[in-house]
Amino acid sequence: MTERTFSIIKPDATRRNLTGAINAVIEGAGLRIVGQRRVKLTEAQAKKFYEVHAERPFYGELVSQMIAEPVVVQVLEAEGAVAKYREVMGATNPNDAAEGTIRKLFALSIGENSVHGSDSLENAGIEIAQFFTDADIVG
Ligand code: IDP
Repeated sequence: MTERTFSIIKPDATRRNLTGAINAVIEGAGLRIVGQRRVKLTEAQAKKFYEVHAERPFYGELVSQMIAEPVVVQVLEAEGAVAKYREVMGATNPNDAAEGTIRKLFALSIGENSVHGSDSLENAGIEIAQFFTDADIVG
């Protein structure tokens, strides 16, 4: 089934000018970038986006990292896009990420791990709606 998932190219990657390199991996894996926008997240946006982690010890650090530099928010489309992008991203901790994945190639640490990708189709819909209107997504 053709699906859409939500992606963020995080500040550690935009800071190092890696947007194009990451997009090349995304497109090389057969995911189509059907929506894309560069944005500086506000603290309120970052807190809301990661509110499921609010009780975790790294929450404060995660929020400050997410607002430190601009991010690139994206909508990616493919057959099984949610699972496919999780595979392309690699494990949360780059030390555990498979060869060729975005996090293995580019991540600096478990926190500064270059990309976000939705973990379910339901969350993909919720996250896409936080940043895109239907008119901003062109398949
Ligand atoms: P995911 O991004 O692979 O889905 P999650 O467990 O949902 O991983 O965590 C969200 C984000 O929180 C991670 O991508 C990473 O930036 C950060 N994070 C997760 N675990 C840690 C940690 O132990 N220390 C610091 N940051 C973490």
